[in-house]
Amino acid sequence: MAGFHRLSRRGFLLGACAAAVGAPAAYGQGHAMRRIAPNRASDSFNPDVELELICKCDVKSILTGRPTRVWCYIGNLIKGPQNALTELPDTYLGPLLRFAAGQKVRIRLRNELPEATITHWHGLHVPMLMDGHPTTAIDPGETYVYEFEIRNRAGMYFYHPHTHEKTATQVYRGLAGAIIVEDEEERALGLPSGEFEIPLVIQDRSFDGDNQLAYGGDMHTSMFGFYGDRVLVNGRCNFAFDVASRPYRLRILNGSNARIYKLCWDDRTPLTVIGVDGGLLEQPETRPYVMLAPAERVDLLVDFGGRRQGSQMTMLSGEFYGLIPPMAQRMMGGDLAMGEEFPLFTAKVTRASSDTWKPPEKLSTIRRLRREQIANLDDPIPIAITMAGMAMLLNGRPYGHDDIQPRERIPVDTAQLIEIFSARGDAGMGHMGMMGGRMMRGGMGMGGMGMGGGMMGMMSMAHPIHLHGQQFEIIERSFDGDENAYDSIRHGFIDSGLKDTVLVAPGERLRIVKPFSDFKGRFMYHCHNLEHEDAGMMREFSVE
Ligand SMILES: [Cu+2]
Repeated sequence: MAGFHRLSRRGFLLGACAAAVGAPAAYGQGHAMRRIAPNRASDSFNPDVELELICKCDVKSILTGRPTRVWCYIGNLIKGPQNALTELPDTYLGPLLRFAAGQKVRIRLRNELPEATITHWHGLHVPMLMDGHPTTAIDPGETYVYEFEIRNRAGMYFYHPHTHEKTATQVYRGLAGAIIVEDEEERALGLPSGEFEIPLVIQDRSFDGDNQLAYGGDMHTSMFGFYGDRVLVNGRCNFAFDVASRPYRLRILNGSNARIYKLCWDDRTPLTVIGVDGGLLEQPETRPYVMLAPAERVDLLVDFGGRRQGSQMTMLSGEFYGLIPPMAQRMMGGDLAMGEEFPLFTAKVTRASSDTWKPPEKLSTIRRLRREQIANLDDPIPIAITMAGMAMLLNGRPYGHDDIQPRERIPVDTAQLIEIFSARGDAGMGHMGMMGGRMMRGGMGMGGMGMGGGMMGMMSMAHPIHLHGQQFEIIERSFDGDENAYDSIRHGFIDSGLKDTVLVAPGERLRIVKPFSDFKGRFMYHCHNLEHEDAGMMREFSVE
């Protein structure tokens, strides 16, 4: 593995560009994968916004002392409004991109890394060749030109690499950024904006004694995902910001590889949720806490009005159980075990404000699909999640390009009912790989791995499942498992909005309805625990 140094205890040390010089890892080395030539700019496409994103090696000051070698997106605005591209201060994160619904956007992605890469615009509804499909990865020195129209509702989206088997390490090294889409419906609400709208990207990282990124590239990392021992928000440790005593909009993205957060205020002030992955909810919802799995977003209104100057509120990740095997929970993340309480960021009230804006009772209208619009009401498409040791499978199969199964072929411009369910501790054997048949009911097979129920229960963990393309509705969530553990997370799922990523806890069974409109081609669906994704917990739909 070019660019990785084996460390004695910590696993791999990351970020060294120089170490990789001389032997850039050719894309798809050892994997027969078709490559699609880099897309070029089209003369007939007249962009409203044009920008350049360069993926390159850099150094950033993250901890005191030595700067950290990172990989990052450097942005340049070529055409369009100034707010289309905003650099966040002092961070390795890519610039905040701000688009408006209906805009035509051209992005020139240049690869100056020592290995192949490609960028995915997580949550945006774009054609396959604009989606960062792994077959479109570009080699060092190449440029890929994206051209697409913003068809999404207002919301917060996420750009990051989607390189075959290298998504986890490329994101970990720093390649990630947030996208905000605006539209007229949202603008009319007069939500807090400008300095009162704060994007917050939460990630976890580990550092070695030399302040360099450390990555546990061992078997446990592949199995459970990477868990760092420090929380970074917008690329910074101990993140804090000053606020006035008035309402704010906090737009939070979990940009971590694997870590799941349980957002709650330290003084137990309830959270006011106004939006999720695919934009605004219809009405604000009040929750004691919100679960946020990798790639999920949540849009919060926080009213600091009435709080005295000098006071502060800290967002925590609260205590929870049942989303990762207890054995792994103790083993991963060092002092920051997943499910234990730790701080994420702090808002400090430093000045008074008389602004007493209140959110409207109705935020938006979500156009929901009617039953008669669903093509397969009696025969949902299964997404069965199996994790058996190193085998990360969906519907009993690892990722394979050109391995489209009958149930993965979807007619364009249809809406499909999809059932997602995780491995069950008391599962029977067999039934896996029966993609062509009916729904796999009554528990999960183990893909012939021959592990007993006890072992399997120990191995159960939650998986954030992401489907590319349009957002979906969650229409049903049922649970059969450890109720006590489930009680520590169940009030934190916001299922009323449109989603592109959904956390599936062990023992849960979800039904979602997803449209497959406008674009034919291959669209990925996968676990957004990035180590799981890279280990093969990914498949694709062929929209035909
Ligand atoms: Cu997973």
